[in-house]
Formats: sequence, structure tokens, C-alpha cells
Amino acid sequence: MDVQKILSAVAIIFALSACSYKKSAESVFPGKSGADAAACLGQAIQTRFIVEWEDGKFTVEKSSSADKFEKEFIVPKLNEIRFVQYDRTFQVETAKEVRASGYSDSWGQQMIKADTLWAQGIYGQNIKVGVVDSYVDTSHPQIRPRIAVNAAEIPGNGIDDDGNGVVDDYYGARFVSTPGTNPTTSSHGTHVTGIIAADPNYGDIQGVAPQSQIIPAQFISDDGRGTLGDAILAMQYAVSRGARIINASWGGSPCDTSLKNAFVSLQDRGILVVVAAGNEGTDIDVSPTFPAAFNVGTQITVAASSRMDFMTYWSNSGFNLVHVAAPGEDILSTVPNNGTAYMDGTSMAAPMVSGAAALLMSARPTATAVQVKQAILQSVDVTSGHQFKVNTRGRINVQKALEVLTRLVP
Ligand SMILES: [Ca+2]
Ligand SMILES: [Ca+2]
Repeated sequence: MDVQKILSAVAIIFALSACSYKKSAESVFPGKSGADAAACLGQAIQTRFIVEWEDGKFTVEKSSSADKFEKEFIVPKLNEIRFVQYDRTFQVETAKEVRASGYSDSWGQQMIKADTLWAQGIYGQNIKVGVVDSYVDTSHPQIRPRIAVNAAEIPGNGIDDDGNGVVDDYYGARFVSTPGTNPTTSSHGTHVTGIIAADPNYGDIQGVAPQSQIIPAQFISDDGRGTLGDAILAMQYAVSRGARIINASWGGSPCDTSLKNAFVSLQDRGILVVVAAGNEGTDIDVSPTFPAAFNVGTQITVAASSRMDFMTYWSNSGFNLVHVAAPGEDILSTVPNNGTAYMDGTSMAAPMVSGAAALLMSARPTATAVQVKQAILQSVDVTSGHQFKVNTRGRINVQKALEVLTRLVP
């Protein structure tokens, strides 16, 4: 009997014994041997382990080796553990370029008709949005008033005053374990935040939902790297603080089991997750990238449209997996040190949709994430010849979305 036949026989015996299946360290940590590594982008961190618990929570644990971790952590807690994988570092894809600005320009907010909701007194009041991203400058005068502060935490004393597991998370939290980078110079998270919520009383930018509240949850370092475990912890943190919407203006994640499970968990909790489609000009139905292509039930994946209301040439697309387009080129928003700047990217289009969703949720607070998604998808503007290669064929229109939502939630 050759090796292949022996392996087949072993496989059959294993399948037969599956009737009396008992959870084992091997079954909850199938990637331990590294056999999946060849198929994975990103570099496995041999000393960090993403643990998904049976109660739906995620933690990231450390140990000097996988063998030690299995023996000392997994085996004793086997009944409580659902799944384990190595944490991985990956290069997070973000936005394309920055140019400075010194004036006001809110063409995107106008094109999606956010101003018509502002005129009705709808500004995103009482809705919290998690910005799971790079650094957010919470001292920016247009951002500071829009941060959902954690009043139970005393900032800067080195103590986790509210006992939520995160020290000094007064303005938000930072889950950045990629080493060797300055964590506070990236513009990306501050720009995304301003598109959603910038306060027009203190500067030139008016966010789409200028009275919504932001929960900054940083996992991307300034060199554009992050880990899967940190991304999951950041999303989980934002939800624990009351976020109803998660903005995920990033992509390029590798080996996706834990991240996919985390997205399913967000769906199960009724959280709307808005994801950038990516900027490679590719069709993600054919070449999927994650988390854009997860397509969980409460997810909206967003392509970028231009000032002339065409799909940008660099935006990713997909008639199945990308849902809508939104303004994402030449977008003016806040950047650190009291600045404003233009940026391009589906990273900018996603927060247009997050802001639109915050407006809709504040207008109809009992609407579910699924209803808000439905309202946004059923109300897009479709213009002949504009080639929005997305599921709905169109670009969002929050005025029409409110009309749809009002029918769904009278
Ligand atoms: Ca805390
Ligand atoms: Ca504290």
C-alpha cells in the first residue's frame, strides 16, 4: 500500500469516527502545522494566536511557541474554544494620494443629497460609527466634538478605569502590534472620520452625518501594516462601545477564516459594516479581496465614483460582490494638525456610505442594519452610460434612501 492509499484509509477511518466526533486541539487549530501558509498572503506571527470563543468573543493570545500554546492554553480550555489561527501581518491597502487644500468643497455630500436631510434637521444624532482604521487625530477642532468619549474612563492615568480591558480608552482605542512605526502621522483615519462626521461649526468640512459620533479604533500603523487579530479586536471594541456602523476603509487581508467569522459575528449582532472595494481596478467577483468580498448580510461594499459621476478607472468593481458606488475621488476632508486635504480612494467612498447610513438610522432609529442596507441599495441613481460595474448599477442617493426607509419603517 503506498502512502497515498494509507492516507486515504486514514481519512476514511477518521470520517467514520466522526459520528462520535469530539473536539480536539487539532480540530480547533487546523492551521497549526502551517500547511495553509503557502496559500496565505501576509506573514504568520508564530507567537500570536487569534482565539474565537464559543460565546462569540475574540481574543489575541501570546505564547513562545504553537506547541506550548496548544498544550498550556488550548487543551485546558478546549470546551470554550471554537477556532484558533495564527495572527498574521498584512499590508493594508488604503488610499491613493493627498494634496493640500485651503477652501471648502463638499461636492460628494451634495451629489448624494445629504444636504436635503440636513435641511430636515437630520444630522446623524445619537448614532455611533466605529472608524476601524489608522490613527485618528482626536485633537482636530472639527473632529474633537464628534468623538464618542468613554466617560467611564479617566484618560492618561495608565489604568483601565472602566474595566473594559483597554487602558485609557477615553477617546478611543489603539490595537497596533506591528512594531517600529510612528503611530500618529497617518492621515487616513482622520480623513475617513471627517467624511463621516466633521463638525462644520469649527472649519471648512461638513461630514455627511455631522452630528454622528465616532469611535476611533486604530489597527493600521503608519507604514500601512496591520494584523488580522488587531483588526478583529478593533471592530469588537467599537461594537462594545455602542457602534451601530463599522467603517472598514481597508483591504488586502490574508487567510480569512477568523476575519470572516468576525464579520459573521457583526452581522449576527445587527451591525452594518461598510467596506471599501479596493483600488486595483479589478473585478472582485473574479479576483476576490477581503474583507470586500465577504458579502455578509449586513455588509455594503463600496466602489468609488468621480466628480463627473462616473466610476473611477482605479476602483475595484463586481456585479455580484460590490453593492454601490459613492463619491471617492477628489474628496476634501480633515487631516491631522488642524489641516484639510484631498484624497482619492474607495477608502473615501466607504465613509460616504457610513455617513449616509448614520443619517438614515438617526431618522429611523428602529430600522435594522438590513433595512438600512436595503434602503441604500434600492435608491441608487442609475445613469445610462456611466458604467457603474456594481450590483445595483448606481451611485448612492440618501434623499431617495430615506424615502425607501420610510416605507419600510413607517
Ligand atoms: Ca477602559
Ligand atoms: Ca484610565
